[in-house]
Amino acid sequence: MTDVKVGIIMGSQSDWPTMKEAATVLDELGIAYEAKIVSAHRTPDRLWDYGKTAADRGLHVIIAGAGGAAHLPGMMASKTRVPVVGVPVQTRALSGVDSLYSIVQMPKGFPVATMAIGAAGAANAGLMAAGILAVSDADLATRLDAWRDALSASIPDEPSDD
Ligand code: RP5
Repeated sequence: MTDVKVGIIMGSQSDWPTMKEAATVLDELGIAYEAKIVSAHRTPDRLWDYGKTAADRGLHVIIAGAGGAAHLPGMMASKTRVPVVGVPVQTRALSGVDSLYSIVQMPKGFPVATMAIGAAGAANAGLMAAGILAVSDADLATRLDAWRDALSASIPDEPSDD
């Protein structure tokens, strides 16, 4: 068992620019994570092993991003009870609607908490993971509250032309 409680997994290297948004949020909140390429189609054995060992390795949340035929989050949810937060990566052909539909329509029994398409979804996945961990980590809860307050404080009262 390690101190790493969050796993960020993605179907391809090409997903990393999007999934990095989740990593950035976790960095800002001081949450340790691992990041791995685990493809449902190209490396199914890796997916199987990751899901099989996730709970025993001490992971509390898995953030899974994929694009197109985005089966990674759902398959991971089938293989482990560790909560899976799904990120639909934006695609060139169908703008990520394909990814969203592939991730969100899970059958009863195997949920994936599905975020918005693209970078905002990935950042929110990091925040969702933080919120889950903060339930049992008072220091993290304080940091998360401060992060949220800072974001609110950065929003101007009025629009500007600049
Ligand atoms: C999916 O196929 C990946 O998650 C990625 O979003 C998409 C395209 O992968 P590459 O062809 O760029 O490796 O499995």
